[in-house]
Amino acid sequence: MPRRAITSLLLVSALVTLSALAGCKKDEPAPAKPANVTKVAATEIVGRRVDVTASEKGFTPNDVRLKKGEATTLVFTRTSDDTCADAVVIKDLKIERKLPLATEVAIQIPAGEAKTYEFACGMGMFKSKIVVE
Ligand SMILES: [Cu+2]
Repeated sequence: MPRRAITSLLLVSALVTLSALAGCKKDEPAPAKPANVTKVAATEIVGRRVDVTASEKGFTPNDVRLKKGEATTLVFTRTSDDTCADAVVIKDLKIERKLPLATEVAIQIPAGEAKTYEFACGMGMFKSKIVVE
């Protein structure tokens, strides 16, 4: 291979690496869901559906805003094995649910009164909240 061809190959791979690195720095709203997620039955979704991802970063979003009076169902999906968020606990609602990997778990949230419900993993980490306002 001529030297010039090798040089331009090196340049191209350097550019590709650089753009890949730049791509990593973008703030992504939520980690991508795995392709083969076990979906929740449509009958379990009451009112508006809000998706929450449980990953190594914790819960995304971790500040869920709901409208007072609007029935809402949170649908949790754990996307990573590398997280202790394998359960969700909403103490005020006495709800504790396991989050199997890549399996949607629906939790209906009472929206009758303006209130903040804190939720976290089974050990009380990744503190997050649902605000009905
Ligand atoms: Cu934890």
